[in-house]
Amino acid sequence: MIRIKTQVGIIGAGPAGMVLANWLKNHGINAVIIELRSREYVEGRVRAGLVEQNTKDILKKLGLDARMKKEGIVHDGVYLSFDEERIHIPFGELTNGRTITIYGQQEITKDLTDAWLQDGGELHFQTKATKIIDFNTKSPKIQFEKDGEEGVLECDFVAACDGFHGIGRKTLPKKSFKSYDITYPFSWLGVLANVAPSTDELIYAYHENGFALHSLRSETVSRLYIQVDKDESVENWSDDRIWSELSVRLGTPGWELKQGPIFEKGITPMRSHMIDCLRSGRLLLAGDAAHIVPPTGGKGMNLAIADVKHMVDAFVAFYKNNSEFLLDSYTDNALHRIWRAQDFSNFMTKLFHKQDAHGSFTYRLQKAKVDYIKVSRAYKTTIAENYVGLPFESFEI
Ligand code: FAS
Ligand code: PHB
Repeated sequence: MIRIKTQVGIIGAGPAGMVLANWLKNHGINAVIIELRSREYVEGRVRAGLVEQNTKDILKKLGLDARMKKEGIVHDGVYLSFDEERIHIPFGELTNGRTITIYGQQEITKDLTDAWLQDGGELHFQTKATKIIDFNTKSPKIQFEKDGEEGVLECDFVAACDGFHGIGRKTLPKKSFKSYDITYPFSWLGVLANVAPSTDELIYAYHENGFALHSLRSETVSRLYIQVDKDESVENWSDDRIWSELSVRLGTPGWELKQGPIFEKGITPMRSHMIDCLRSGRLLLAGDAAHIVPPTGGKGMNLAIADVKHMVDAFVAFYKNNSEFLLDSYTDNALHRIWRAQDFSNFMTKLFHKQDAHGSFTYRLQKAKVDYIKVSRAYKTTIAENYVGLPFESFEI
């Protein structure tokens, strides 16, 4: 039996777990991370690409933004396209200088893991947390398996940063939370292609064929998404069909989509999910363990890191001031931003995805919103401030 002891036991080496570990280290609070997968697997997962202003500020505060500053691409706006007509939403002008940066989630995870390990941090890859016990005592434990051997991680707190399929949410007492779910009747087919982006900023497009998003990863790699049927199979989408649909859906007069070799294809289901309690005793949840948002708002990873900010505040108050106040208010503090992100992600999803026949009442309501965005600085500002992320200080209700 492997025995490990620390202050905060973290399950999961994704964005939530790695930001938490590095942030606690900055405050002299010890942590150990247990990660189911190999490092290669975790860093090979192609997921988010949009980094909000708050996340940039946190990585800067932790001194972990060097490569993102060098390789990330700062965007001061976004294009909203509807029936092949584009509107530009300028971020800085409407949000007093806040912007987003395009930098792959796997790059952030790499930077955080490098920093953690180079500083001698303890991180057990290919180690499966099997059970969380005694979380309603002052000595919770994480039982785990590594290379066929059983182990136990004894700690003061368990931080379940173990994503939608982890054990954290499943460990919470069933009666301690309410669950909320929307399953959208469509998915995203995402591709990575070795071709220079055909746009300087992201394009979210409604088209009668369906939604499309033009994002990017660098000056030579484009990241693009297409709305497909909920249970669509990637085998039904040849490269030619993907490029043809992207050209049509993202199109606007005088614009052409550059094409190139696609080297990654994947389908992501679209859903909104959350629970309204992120703590039970000495067990706290952060990130996808507690919520899933449709990626249309670019919020998933950023929201995970926002939860971690509230969790770090709570642990620092406990260890430095012997106060449990922020532990007791952790759920409420995190939920304000989670509901805001759920609402914005649902708004962007319903505005840009085809949900009914072109020309239907649903379509006319979508068009009415876009026609109003075109003429309203207030509406453009609402979209801009949600997209770049509301500042923590201005949003603690
Ligand atoms: P993660 O899921 O990233 O990390 C959880 C970690 O816990 C994993 O490494 C897992 O292996 C580990 N784990 C699970 N169970 C365990 C156990 N029992 N023991 C030990 N470890 C365990 N968000 C966006 O903003 N934009 C996007 O475009 C976008 N695209 C996405 C595409 C896909 C296919 C998916 C699945 C998600 C996407 N997301 C996107 C959302 C995604 O970025 C998440 O919000 C983000 O990874 C959340 O980070 P974590 O909460 O750290 O969870
Ligand atoms: C991405 O670049 O992967 C991305 C960007 C914005 C989104 C979703 C995904 O809303």
